[in-house]
Amino acid sequence: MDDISYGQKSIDVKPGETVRFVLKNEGALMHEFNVGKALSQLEHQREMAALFKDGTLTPTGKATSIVWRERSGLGDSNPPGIPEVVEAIHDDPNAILVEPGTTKEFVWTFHDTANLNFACTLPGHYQAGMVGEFVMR
Ligand SMILES: [Cu+2]
Repeated sequence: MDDISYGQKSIDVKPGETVRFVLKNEGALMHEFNVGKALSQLEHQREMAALFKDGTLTPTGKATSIVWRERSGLGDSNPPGIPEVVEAIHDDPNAILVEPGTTKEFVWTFHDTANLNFACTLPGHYQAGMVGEFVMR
């Protein structure tokens, strides 16, 4: 992955094959590897746009926020708790987000590759050509 493309436009897979993808993001922006049909990826683009709008995701990663964890067993404590940095949650079984400069693994079993794509649904990335196809061989 780079800004804004995948290293491959097409990936050959065999029926029933389970593939372990090693996704290396060499860009400065966050990217996604989303396995799905074109229609569901278009829907996912809308969800992604909403997550960017509400600040859950940023162009370079997941937003973090600080929550105050209550201290247990200490009764009325002062200060009231322990600060903890919490990462925004964005989980989909068919997709993985890869932050800039990181490498992540993603495992998928191919039962049906008809019209199956891999795509990045971050705002503008799909439109910039960050999409490829799986070809059954
Ligand atoms: Cu992308």
